[in-house]
Amino acid sequence: MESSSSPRCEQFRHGNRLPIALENDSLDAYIAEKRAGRPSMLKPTPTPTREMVNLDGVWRFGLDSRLNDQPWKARLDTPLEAAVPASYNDLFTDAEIRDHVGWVYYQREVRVPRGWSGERILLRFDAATHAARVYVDRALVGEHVGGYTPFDIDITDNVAAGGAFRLTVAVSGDLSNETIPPGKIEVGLTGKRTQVYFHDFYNYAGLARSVWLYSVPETRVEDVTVVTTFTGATGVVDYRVVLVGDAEVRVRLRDASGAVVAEGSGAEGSLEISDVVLWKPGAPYLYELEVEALVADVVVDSYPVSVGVRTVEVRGHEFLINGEPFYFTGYGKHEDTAVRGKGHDNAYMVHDFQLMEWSGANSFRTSHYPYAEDVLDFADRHGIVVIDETAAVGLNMGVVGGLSGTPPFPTFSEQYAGAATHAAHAQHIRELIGRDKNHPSVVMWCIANEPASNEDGAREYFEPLVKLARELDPTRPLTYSLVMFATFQNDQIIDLFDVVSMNRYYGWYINAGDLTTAEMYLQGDIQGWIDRTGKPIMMTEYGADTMPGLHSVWDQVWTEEYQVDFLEMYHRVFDRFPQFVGEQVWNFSDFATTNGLHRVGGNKKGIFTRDRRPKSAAFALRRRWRGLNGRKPGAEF
Ligand code: ADA
Repeated sequence: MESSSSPRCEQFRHGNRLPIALENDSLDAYIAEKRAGRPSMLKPTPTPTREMVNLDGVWRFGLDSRLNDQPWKARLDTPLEAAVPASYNDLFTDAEIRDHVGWVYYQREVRVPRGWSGERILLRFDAATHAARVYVDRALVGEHVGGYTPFDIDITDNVAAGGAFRLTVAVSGDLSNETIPPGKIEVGLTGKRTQVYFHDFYNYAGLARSVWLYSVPETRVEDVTVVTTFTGATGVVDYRVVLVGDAEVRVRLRDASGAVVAEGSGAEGSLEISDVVLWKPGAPYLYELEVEALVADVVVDSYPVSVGVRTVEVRGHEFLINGEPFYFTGYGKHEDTAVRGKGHDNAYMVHDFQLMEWSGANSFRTSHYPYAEDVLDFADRHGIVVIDETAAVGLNMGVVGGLSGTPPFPTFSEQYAGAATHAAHAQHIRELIGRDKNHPSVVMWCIANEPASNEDGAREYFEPLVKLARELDPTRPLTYSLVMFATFQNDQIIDLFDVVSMNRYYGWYINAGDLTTAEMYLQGDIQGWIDRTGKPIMMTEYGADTMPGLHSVWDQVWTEEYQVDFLEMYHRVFDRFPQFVGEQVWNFSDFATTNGLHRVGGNKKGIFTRDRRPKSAAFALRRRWRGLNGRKPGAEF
């Protein structure tokens, strides 16, 4: 039971305001009695023993400030309806909704299938950004904090098979210095509360991914972890199964044709595959591990796990996939589209992957938060490599100090990124790795974007997080993206990580329009990191804001020609260094930000516009990247 001083309890005191005036209960009792939403590691999937009902659609919707107290206790008294999945911010014309600070309420009726009697009945939220409280009829049944990872809540005791119930979900987009990403809420002269944050993309909130009602047997498969290796033509799949209840475990590994190629029993073991077909970037191959729980030789539960046999390793200055040097080409992306905000959209997902393939990209980073599971499943099936990032962006008061990078106060302090932030960050790492550990496309964890790694306190903050990540997954390399004022002279944590991932904007934020000087700075910077670390070096961000249709015969910033020249200069420098292992342009497409004098309708560093139209640079990248197939540009083929 959490004490009222625990970070999560405290978190509900600050930032995330409680949705209710507690009647005759203390805050501590309220928080302590909640059944927390359990991070959900196994994505619900229909099997002979499991069924699902999708709850996406149009739900009733209202703001806490416009609803009566304890609004979940009845049908929401609101004329509004919101789409699920979608962020709510851009759905309505009312600015008060768009930039609401506090809780919003979603509500709909749900009917439980008659055949689910005797089963456990759960709700599963693929994400609720950034915090959620879930009510079945009048009862609070659970909550979750963290806007980009799934959670489920067992509601078996609250509902009946064949019966209906009212589902109300309170969602808060609030950020405080005890959330990841961090932020703060300012109260203006008029008393208006405004959300302030230190990252450069709009703080979309709501039910941006799907909601499910699903059934599982009392005795069941609860989690599965697979680790793959190979020697010569023999693949090895090490597996570990966690059960709820007492049962035997049987596993069968099937190839893409459905033929059983290996089988075993026991909660953990090792399966060998002769003539293994490896999962490779650009050449994916997936097996399926069928995990069954048996009681008295009767299958009481089964769950399939997709398995790609591949290895990932950092050796010296090389990044190896299946023992072969791999060169990343691709993008930093966002989950961002018009109207839907961060709402998952399969049409954009399919088209984005098409455009990545068209441009010769073999990878992307999930900047700056975990993306929808469907995106990683798609990357597995299509052989695209993923750098999987937490939502830890903005851990840097230096950015408040402008280009000088001088923080007004220390980033790593109780004033900003303190113990509660650290606890939230650790939980984000647990849930990210717990959710994505079995994806062959995920080759590296990025545990923060542009933290103040140059500041005192950075090492004390990150050392325990690196230790946690390595305990949770010893198989994948770790990185973080380096902000431009974290240099090879002042960075304090790079030795804890495996790959140097640089975010650099020479020729944009500094030396704007002067690519000659910018080239000199870039060259010296990369050389410095090579001399200091001997590790693989890659660029996880480099780019220039560009207005499509703006042209010039001179090096004019914001023109399409400048974006092309900017990228070509960076590529010229990258190709001089054998230790350079990848280039991910910022950004794949234009995206929404907060209002800013340096933002013209959002961030325009996209290679594609927000509606995915190519700028000139898209064709330049295609000329450079197509046909590389993971090899370094200019390498001897
Ligand atoms: C930073 C940040 C990106 C984006 C970029 C920019 O590198 O990591 O999210 O804001 O700057 O476009 O300025």
